[in-house]
Amino acid sequence: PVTVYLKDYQPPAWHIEAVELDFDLDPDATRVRSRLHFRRAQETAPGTPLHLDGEALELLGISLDGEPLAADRYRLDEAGLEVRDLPETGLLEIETRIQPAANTELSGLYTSSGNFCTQCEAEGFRRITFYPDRPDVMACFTTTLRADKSACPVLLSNGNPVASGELEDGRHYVTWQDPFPKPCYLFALVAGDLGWIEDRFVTRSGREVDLYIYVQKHNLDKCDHAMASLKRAMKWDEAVYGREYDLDRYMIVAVDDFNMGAMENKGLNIFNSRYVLARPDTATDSDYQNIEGVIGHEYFHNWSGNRVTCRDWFQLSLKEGFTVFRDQEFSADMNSRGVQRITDVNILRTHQFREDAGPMAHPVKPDHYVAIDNFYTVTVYNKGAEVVRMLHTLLGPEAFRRGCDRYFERHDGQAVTTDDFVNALEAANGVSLRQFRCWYDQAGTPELTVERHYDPQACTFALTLRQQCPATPGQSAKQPFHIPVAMGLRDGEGRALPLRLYGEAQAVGESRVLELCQEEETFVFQDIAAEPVPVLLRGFSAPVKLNLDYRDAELALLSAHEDDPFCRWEAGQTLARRLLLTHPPEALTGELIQPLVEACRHTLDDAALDPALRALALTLPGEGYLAEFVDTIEPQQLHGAREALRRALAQALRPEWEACYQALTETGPYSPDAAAAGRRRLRNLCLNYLIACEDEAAYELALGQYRSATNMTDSLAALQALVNSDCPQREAVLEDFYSRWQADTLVVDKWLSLQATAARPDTLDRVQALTGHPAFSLANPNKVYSLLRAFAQGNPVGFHNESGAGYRFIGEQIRTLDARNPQVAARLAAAFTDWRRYNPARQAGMREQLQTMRDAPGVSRDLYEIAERSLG
Ligand code: DPP
Ligand code: ZN
Repeated sequence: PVTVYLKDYQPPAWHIEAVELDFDLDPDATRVRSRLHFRRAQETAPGTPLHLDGEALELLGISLDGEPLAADRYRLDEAGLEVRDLPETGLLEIETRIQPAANTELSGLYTSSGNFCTQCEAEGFRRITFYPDRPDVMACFTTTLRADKSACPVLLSNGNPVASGELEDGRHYVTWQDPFPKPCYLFALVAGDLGWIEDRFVTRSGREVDLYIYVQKHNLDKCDHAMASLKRAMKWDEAVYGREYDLDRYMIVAVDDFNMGAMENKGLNIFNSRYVLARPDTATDSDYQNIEGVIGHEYFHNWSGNRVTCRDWFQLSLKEGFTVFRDQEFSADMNSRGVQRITDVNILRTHQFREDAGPMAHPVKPDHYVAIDNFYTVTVYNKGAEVVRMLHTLLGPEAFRRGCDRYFERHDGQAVTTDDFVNALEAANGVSLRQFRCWYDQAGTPELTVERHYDPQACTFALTLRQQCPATPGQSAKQPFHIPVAMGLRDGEGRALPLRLYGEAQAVGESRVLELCQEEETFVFQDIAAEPVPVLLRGFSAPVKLNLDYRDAELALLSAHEDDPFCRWEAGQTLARRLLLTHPPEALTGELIQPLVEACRHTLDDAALDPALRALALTLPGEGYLAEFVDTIEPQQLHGAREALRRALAQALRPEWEACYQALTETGPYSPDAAAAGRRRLRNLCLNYLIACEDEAAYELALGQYRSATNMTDSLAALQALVNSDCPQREAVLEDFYSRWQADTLVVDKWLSLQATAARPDTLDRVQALTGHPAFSLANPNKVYSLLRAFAQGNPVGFHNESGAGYRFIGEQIRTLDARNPQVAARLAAAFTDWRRYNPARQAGMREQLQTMRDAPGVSRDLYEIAERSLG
């Protein structure tokens, strides 16, 4: 497989000014005619051939300016078509044939539940027709779809419909025109028998936009939340970024078979149905949240991604990092900012820090890849969002907005780089972000070590901050980063202290952002009457690991008094983490855990604190996060310790969990709003502790909740509690759930995940058996994610079973899957990437699977790259 390097980037030699596509849709043989209006770029020497990417296409014909092209004027190979001796401008007409129903990769044009749909990002368009499949070639698209009218009454593409009519043999056609030039990765078409709901949004300047959500007809009663979310997103982008929508219609289509979460095709988003469909009895609170977030994300791409797009795929974070930041802030504004931040930090620290410390570590702007699909990563997305967040923190909201305005204004209609983004922020504000750019180019998670010194005579408090970033593949030495450290100081009673730095005439507030630019810097605060407790990284102001030798009593003080929700939560998590990592499971009782028990009691009773924040504070650190703090990961040990502490807390506070549970019992109708969801979250956490007592009363409580639940959140929480317990009815309840929901594919996904993540000795056998169950299919990415990925990445004890059977099972599934859908196979293979973190026996078992994958005959580029880099 060929490696592509950023340093080899060349601007396109040829431009495509306009393209007309004509599809004769048929599941087994679709004919695609394309008319490419090309023009040689000014800098291109005459005689330079035009390269058109193409993959798995059958070429039926090619002509230039109306004349068939002689065979010696073009050359066809595995990568596409090269056309020679072209005039400076002209019209190339190409006809190809493709087989949508046989497309198991779900990249290009394929069918899902009998309907046609497309996925072109990153390189799927070349599986539809020959074309310069690169984001810096932007053209106006006109698309005509022809199909059987009864099978495909709905025919959609980007932009606006401009013509339609009847054809012979019961067929019909619609022509769509997209007035905005775009790269081909944003092309989309949908054809099928779909139902829809519609609504309308009036933009700030008074333009009327028709909104549509298309789904399979049996799902029409599950679209309202997505539509409401879309309208909120449109309004938010106007209010916060001044960005309006630009076409007369905005369409969303939900399909069941989709590799990613969703896709921002211009005017015609295509979504994995799990991010559209919700009804109180089928979707959980977190489904509702995720739908709002992803609907927002794809909508925000209309500006950050579509109007201004990426020059090349190394710049992916230009649109993804920025757009994730935008969707996180949208969700924070719509719900609880503190809960949102803690949730986002948790994802980052559990998954991205891990990626950054392993063999797949890469900068936010990677510099090489084999398969670009492998770089839709937590680093490009979530760390990329943190990088934009730091720019927001350093500049402040007004200056950040000015910079974004400048960026959109300068680059509207262009394909640009992350550097162009930073340049615009600099230019709009007259600042230099030279050193800040390291965040885009250097991989690895910096460690921030803090030393403190209090001088009682001088009444000064000195904080010395030192940064260090570990080596990552291909990058041994790193330049210091520009790190914003939002901070404050508290006195022994937990009160915030005014902050006057050495040399300042007076204090500047009680919270401020220190900028660490050197390897080491000392900040001295004055007028400090007694030794204070420092609070660092408020709001998690930088994606770094913090080393600060807090005393337990200081953490307890912060967990009770700190205002910043993240730092308050973090203090409690650190206390719990220390217990979990420094004592054997059997010691986690009595005196030792008494301070934690008291802290939990206090949190549980703190009626002033948002229930969702209480639930977060009362949740013990996850096994995946704890693993970041040990040299050799022993999954059973981490799990055992966490379970032991959970049981101890459960027993120590049994009456309190029960009282809180009862107090939060609600009757009224379901609403997914943040307050109601927060109450359910806390109540279900109480249930989770109660069931850890493994007594009859707790089982009865869970069974009662399962039977009487009126929404999926409560129903699933009860089921999950039971499945992870020794309750004798657990199997019966699982069966009941399946028989009730077997017709709803998204609910069945939850049923699969619950079983795959259950901490039971027989989980592997069960997962293996479920691969043969009618509910499972390797053809559907959601099923693979719900069963196989949930097991491999969400059940460390099961997957890393001493016998190696988990490795062999998942390895085999990956190899089978690779022949059908390489993107999904490669994602599943990420479960093996961290093999060096385990003991020698596990290392050997994981490495063996990676080697077998890499050396398999016919291995895909995607899987090869993950296996090879992991072993590398
Ligand atoms: N569809 C993916 C996303 O929106 C890739 N653009 O993040
Ligand atoms: Zn995106």
